[in-house]
Amino acid sequence: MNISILGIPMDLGAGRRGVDMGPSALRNAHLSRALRDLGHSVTDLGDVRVALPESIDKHEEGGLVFLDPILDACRAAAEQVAALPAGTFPLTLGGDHSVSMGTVTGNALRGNPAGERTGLIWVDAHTDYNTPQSSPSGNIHGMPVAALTGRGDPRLTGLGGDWHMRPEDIVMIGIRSVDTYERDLMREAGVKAYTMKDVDQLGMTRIHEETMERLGHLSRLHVSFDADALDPSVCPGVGTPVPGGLTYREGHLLMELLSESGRVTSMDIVEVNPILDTRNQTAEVMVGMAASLLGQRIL
Ligand code: 6HN
Ligand code: MN
Ligand code: MN
Ligand code: MN
Repeated sequence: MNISILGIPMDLGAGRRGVDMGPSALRNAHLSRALRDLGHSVTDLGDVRVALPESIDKHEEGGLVFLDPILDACRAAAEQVAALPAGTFPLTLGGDHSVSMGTVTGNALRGNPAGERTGLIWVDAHTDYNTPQSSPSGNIHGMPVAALTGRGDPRLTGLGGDWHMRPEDIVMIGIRSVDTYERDLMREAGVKAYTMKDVDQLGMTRIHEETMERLGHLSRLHVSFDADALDPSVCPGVGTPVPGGLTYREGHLLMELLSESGRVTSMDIVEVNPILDTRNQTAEVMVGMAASLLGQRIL
């Protein structure tokens, strides 16, 4: 497979600094080499240009922190991803999770004259389904899924023009932190979410099977993997850690099963924060997750 790596070194959407170094940390953890060793042809396109918080005002507009520079970076990421040739697997590196507004939009619109729908598998501790009204923080990384489905500020929901994700084309896995008003929005939209309780009770194999069935009508699937989905003991380098997360094996098993399905067409790795990490452990774990999704086998 031809894999194109694109970094979006942005931390403007998060409350803590440092996830802008995520792409470097992942490259330092030998991401390209790990994928080449699996027989893939890998091109690293470098990074999208992102404004530095030091060089701009921390302006807040209508409950949205750093809206304009986030929109610029998301637009640039969407354009670059959408321009990749058909058959390429885009592997996009955050950055905070607001980058996925751009990457998911770019992947959904890429080489798609017939307007085929794209499914979204959101692996995260959080549902990222806030709007400016529901958000307790104003941080845009808590809003990307709501924006992709057309909920929230029109400048965020308008990234793909008239295009929006359908709530029924989304499955979330690993959820254990949802804000009060965000919960109401999730219920109203009807987005399917497997919480950690579901992971404990059903197990990852069953969750994978149900996910494949639920998204069975879709020919393209995007996986957006937030490092904080994994337990903080596995991935300590994240800005919004929540105890009780996915184990190392649950993460790998999900990636291995998705790989076997042969249906995933693009992936994000986001929210890796080297400042808060221990000797780049989180980036190394996430490189392993990408390798499992892209065909690594134990035997
Ligand atoms: N992430 N729900 C919280 C908020 O501020 O909206 C946390 C969001 C975390 C976002 O980890 O991608
Ligand atoms: Mn997230
Ligand atoms: Mn998260
Ligand atoms: Mn819109």
